[in-house]
Amino acid sequence: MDKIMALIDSRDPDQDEFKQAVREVLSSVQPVLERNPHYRQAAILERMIEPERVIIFRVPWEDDTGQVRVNRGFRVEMNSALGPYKGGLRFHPSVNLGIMKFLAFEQVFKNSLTTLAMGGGKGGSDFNPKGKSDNEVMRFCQSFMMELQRHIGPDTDIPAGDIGVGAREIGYLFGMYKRLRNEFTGVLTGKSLSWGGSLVRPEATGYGNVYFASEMLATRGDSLAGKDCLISGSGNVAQYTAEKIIQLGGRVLTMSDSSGYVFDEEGISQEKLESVKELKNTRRGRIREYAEAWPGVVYTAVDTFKEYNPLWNHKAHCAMPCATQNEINARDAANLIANGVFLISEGANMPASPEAIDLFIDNKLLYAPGKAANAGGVAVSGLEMAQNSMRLKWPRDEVEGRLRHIMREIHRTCLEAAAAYGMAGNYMAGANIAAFVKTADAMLDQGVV
Ligand code: NDP
Ligand code: 2IT
Repeated sequence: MDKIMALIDSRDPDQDEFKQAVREVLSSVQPVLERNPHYRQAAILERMIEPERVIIFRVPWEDDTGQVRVNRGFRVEMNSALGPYKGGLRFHPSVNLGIMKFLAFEQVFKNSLTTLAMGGGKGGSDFNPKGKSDNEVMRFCQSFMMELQRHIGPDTDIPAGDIGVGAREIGYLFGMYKRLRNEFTGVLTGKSLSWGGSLVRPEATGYGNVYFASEMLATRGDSLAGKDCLISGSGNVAQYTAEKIIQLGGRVLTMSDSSGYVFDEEGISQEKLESVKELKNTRRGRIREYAEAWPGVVYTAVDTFKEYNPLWNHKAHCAMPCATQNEINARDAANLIANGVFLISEGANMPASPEAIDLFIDNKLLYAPGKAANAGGVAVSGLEMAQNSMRLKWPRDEVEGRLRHIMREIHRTCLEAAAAYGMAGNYMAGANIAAFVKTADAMLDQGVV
């Protein structure tokens, strides 16, 4: 482990998030490496931490005043042992190569857990869609795709959405790909329903997250009914995490954005959630407006990078972080535990710091890492690819049934792998071990490539 971390430090010393993601996996797979020395001989770890290909490109575009602007575009094609590269695109000002590599690395393991044939990749740009007009977003997406189209394809690399990339962006990206390549294929997922999208893809990450949480509760003979839940974020993953919790009889107390959070003691009902969807997806407003619209709701402004986040300091049973990486630090984790939270299910990628995770595991919480709990999104992306290849569309029940089944399988796989290595109940270790072994064995089968 020290050797691998030193290798990364010598080559990419400033990629903190990537190092964090790698360190977490390495800490879990140590016993696997001890039992399987042939992985070392084949330099499996050294190969896993080195992307198969990294593409970095200039994205020039013109804003509404006629001013030309320049952003940086990325696609990290991390590992194709299990299938074509698959993973989302993130448009956010914080995007850099280290963030892209952490997300691509996580994606390899997550995709391996889905039971479907997908390798891992991730891409995006430091472009900030906030405050941009639809036309500016369109011109940016078209310029981005002008370059990206050379590197992707329905059997090569299939991007999708992530932070800042939703149905609108996927539409503009798909339109430009189609025009440039003169082909109508499943090169992107998260497409709209009438032109190749799958039912349940918008809901999939959030619903899957809650299915995973329900599976964890079921191991203790419990369910989400009557549980108080803290959710961060108010985007795609947060909205459908909230929706499924409400359907299952739980109570959602909080939602947030990068400016602050709302606390609704009464609980966010389906009607109120519809207003959040309208606010965030159509009007692209701020969550503060939710507190102005509904009586009895308290809004608190939050500086994300302060010492702790008050959102995680309320009495509750469950917490579902659905915003971004490292949004729960050690102090937040201690607050959660002190407030009676005993289940954490990660809708976001790597939302908890290593110290926070240690606290969850040491205190025997039901803790589901993102690569297991939020795998439902990419899993239904895989089902969208399957439907596109068949030129067929499955009904809602078919897709939702498959999603449920996949989440149950991931849960079972995590528990079995953890138990096999003497770490019963440790979902993080189980997810990392099961995903690592499957990917590593495929790499061995395919030789030194
Ligand atoms: P959205 O863009 O739809 O929503 C993101 C939400 O998180 C917004 O409320 C946003 O607030 C908030 N947020 C983003 N960055 C920050 C930040 N730096 N600090 C505080 N809040 C922030 O993205 P998604 O819902 O799609 O993604 C949320 C998380 O889920 C990400 O970690 C993503 O990688 C992960 N994920 C997404 C999947 C998907 O299918 N979409 C699948 C699996 C994981 P604001 O509006 O103010 O920016
Ligand atoms: O992090 C993720 O799994 C996603 N953003 C979804 C990726 C996908 O290809 O659907």
